[in-house]
Amino acid sequence: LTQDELKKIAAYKAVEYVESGMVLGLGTGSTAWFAVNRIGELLQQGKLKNIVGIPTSKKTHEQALSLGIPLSDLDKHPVLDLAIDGADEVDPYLNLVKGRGGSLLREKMVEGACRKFVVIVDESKLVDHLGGSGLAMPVEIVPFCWKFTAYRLQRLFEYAGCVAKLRTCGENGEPVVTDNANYIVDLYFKKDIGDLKVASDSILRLAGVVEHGMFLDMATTVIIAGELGVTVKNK
Ligand code: DER
Repeated sequence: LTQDELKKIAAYKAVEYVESGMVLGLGTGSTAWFAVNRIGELLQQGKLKNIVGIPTSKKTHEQALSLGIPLSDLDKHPVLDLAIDGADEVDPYLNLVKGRGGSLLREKMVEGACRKFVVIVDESKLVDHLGGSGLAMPVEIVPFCWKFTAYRLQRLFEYAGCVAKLRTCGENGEPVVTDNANYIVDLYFKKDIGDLKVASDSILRLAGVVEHGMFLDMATTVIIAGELGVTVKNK
């Protein structure tokens, strides 16, 4: 099975948790894309009714609009029934790294407002500790003096051999600007960062940091699609 087929399997399984009348957090990324698509399909077939979607990015907003999914926002719906979204890393305690797609702030706001948060991944996302994949741990920061903030983040995790890099795009290396007009600094660790709550609190204490990509104790269910089948892990 290709990675895309695994993502689709996990996504479709998650949509089985959706009931008519629900207010849903709609995730962002290539796995969540399948879930949003499936919700649109069931609405069009009349198998789902009275759904309200709260998108976690402008990109998902556009996708949901094109599918005819009725949309709203957190101001009108401060408590949601269910969110479905992907993740970049999942540890054994269902803690996540998210945000490699750059949507971590709105994702964390929406998913933090949900009664249930179902995460959908293919098995390649499983890690034994967050930051262990050697891939980016995103942090959303204000553009003002971004070098100053990036340097402080790097120093904060010096013990874990951290390198902080501003996320850029295009050939001329322009900084990526998020839906919220901020920048993203990606942290790369050579060693285990240790206690996640301590790491999370120390990042958020830095003035200039908006939010980070560690989603601790937020997922209620993780659906993992692998070569040998689908595994559902509940908190
Ligand atoms: O950027 C994000 O937060 C995405 O949800 C990411 O965590 C998963 O993206 P993927 O499904 O494309 O791997």
